[in-house]
Amino acid sequence: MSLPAVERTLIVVKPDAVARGLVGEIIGRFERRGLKPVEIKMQTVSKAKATQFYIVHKDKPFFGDLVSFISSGPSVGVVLEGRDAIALVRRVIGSTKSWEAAPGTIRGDFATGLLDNAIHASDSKESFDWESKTYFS
Ligand SMILES: Nc1nc2c(ncn2[C@@H]2O[C@H](COP(=O)(O)OP(=O)(O)O)[C@@H](O)[C@H]2O)c(=O)[nH]1
Ligand SMILES: [Mg+2]
Repeated sequence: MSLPAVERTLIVVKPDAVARGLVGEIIGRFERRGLKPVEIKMQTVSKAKATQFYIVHKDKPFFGDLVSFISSGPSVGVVLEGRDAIALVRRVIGSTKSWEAAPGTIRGDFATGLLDNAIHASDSKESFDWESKTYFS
């Protein structure tokens, strides 16, 4: 069988995980899994940038909370490169809801709530293109 293509994806270590000192632990998990960081940026995103970043969720009832949370403190965005990176990273991060995330996944080990679930990751090539352009602008 042929190997899956090399792709790029974006992860963002959310403010809850940065505040708890988990940046190295979380990025390290991807490195140990063979994914290579190719760009990295730490920032407190503005509400305007957060609104653009999460635009896909604009009609959700929790949109305002999402924008407030991601802009509440420093976060760290990392572009990761590797084979099948988009799907692989989603498996490594685990389920959205902290209480459903399997132990051994990043959220299963570190998420404490629904907004404070430690990490964001792009879920498609299209979302990677939009989210990386926005986060690194
Ligand atoms: N307050 C609230 N936040 C939510 C809800 N669903 C998702 N979120 C948050 O919104 C983020 C984006 O949602 P989604 O794209 O569906 O999940 P993800 O791709 O796994 O991060 C999640 O990581 C959660 O922090 C909800 O029903 N209520
Ligand atoms: Mg998502």
